[in-house]
Amino acid sequence: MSRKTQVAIIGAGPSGLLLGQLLARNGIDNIVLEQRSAEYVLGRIRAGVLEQVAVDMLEQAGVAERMHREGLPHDGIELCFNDQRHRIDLHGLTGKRVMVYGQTEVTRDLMDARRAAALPTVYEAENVRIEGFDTARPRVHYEHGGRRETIECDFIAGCDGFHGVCRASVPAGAITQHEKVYPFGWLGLLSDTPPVNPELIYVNHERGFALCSQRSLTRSRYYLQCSLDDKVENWSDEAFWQELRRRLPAATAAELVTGPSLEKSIAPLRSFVAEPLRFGSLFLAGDAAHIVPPTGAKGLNLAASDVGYLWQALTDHYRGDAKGLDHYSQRALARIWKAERFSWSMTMLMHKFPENGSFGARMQQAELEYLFSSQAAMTALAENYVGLPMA
Ligand code: RFL
Ligand code: PHB
Repeated sequence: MSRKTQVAIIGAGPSGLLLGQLLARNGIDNIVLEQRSAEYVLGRIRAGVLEQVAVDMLEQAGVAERMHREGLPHDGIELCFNDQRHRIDLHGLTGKRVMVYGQTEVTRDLMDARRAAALPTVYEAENVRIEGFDTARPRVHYEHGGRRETIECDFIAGCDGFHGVCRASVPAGAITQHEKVYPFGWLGLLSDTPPVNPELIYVNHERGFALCSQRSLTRSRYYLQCSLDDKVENWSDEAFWQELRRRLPAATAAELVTGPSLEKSIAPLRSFVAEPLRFGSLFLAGDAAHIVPPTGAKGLNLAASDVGYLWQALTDHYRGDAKGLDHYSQRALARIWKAERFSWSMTMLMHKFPENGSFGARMQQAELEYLFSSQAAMTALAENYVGLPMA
């Protein structure tokens, strides 16, 4: 069977769902195709921190009500080094704050809004293929419930994450990919325990990085730097809590409330950018286009700003101005590279890199000591953490 739409969106992660919602608000038809089930998508525990730019986009999409009710605005973060905690006063230094509200909740709100507006979404779409994006007739083929289906469209939005089909469909000669893989991963644990501190704590420790994050006043998310060949099965809950306590200052460790894990997973750390982001009528957005290591809390936020630029460009196009589409790639990449730089620098500053030797460790120490002593350096960190403006 063949159906028609204006924009075929591949992927029902936050990028695809947010784009679909925003386009629909401007009267632009779209279909979202997702290879997994909605439950599977909601089961992935990922980001937790939203910049004001992402909050604004969720407001524009009409899905911010629960976030404003249940989300936790944070005015600062802490960095811990040599067992000493140092607060970065995000709000005092920049006038801005961040919102702690889980990606799972953002996705759930977007799914609910999409369902309420009866916008077409196909979950468990198999063998999704895109075709003809360099011609006047782009098409998306897939299988669903044993039937072959085709969507004819004006544009394809590749919102299908790092391992998706869209970027992989671009001829190798037309795309440049920049990548840095870090020699460790993050082991994450989610638990229904009160957070150890009202604000997030990023820890640089001799035994490796740790992060104390949260989802609510009763749900915590903690991370430990781990080796790339580590397995979740090697980490009992008790082993995780014990290792976390060792990486925190004694007074903080004493306040840590532990409990059974709801989820544990290991994520590798990677920096990645594809250029350009437009190939005829195919546009890449979110993790399909770039990956940041999670240290700067930028992945979901960059996905939101990409979608913001793409939404504006597509809206301009349907209102008779094609220039926006020509500028999408350049506008989005300018912001992406700055977030890549910040995520890379936070990662280099806060993790243990034995291969960099004692010189590398001393450089980290000097940089952290400078940071804590300099209002200018703290302001630069805060300005990036709360998110750069969308130019
Ligand atoms: P997603 O969320 O990967 O969604 C892509 C969707 O596309 C589907 N898909 C396909 N659908 C159809 N056909 C195909 N061939 C398909 N191939 C794939 C997938 O099933 C999926 O549903 O990408 P999107 O929407 O671009 O969103 C990006 C964010 O998910 C990601 O950047 C963040 O989670 C990154 N991230 C963080 N970002 C932040 O802004 N703040 C944070 O605090 C933060 N913490 C994190 C993070 C990511 C983490 N991990 C595990 C990667 C913490 C972690 C641990
Ligand atoms: C999270 O809560 O999952 C989280 C928070 C901050 C980060 C990364 C992850 O930098």
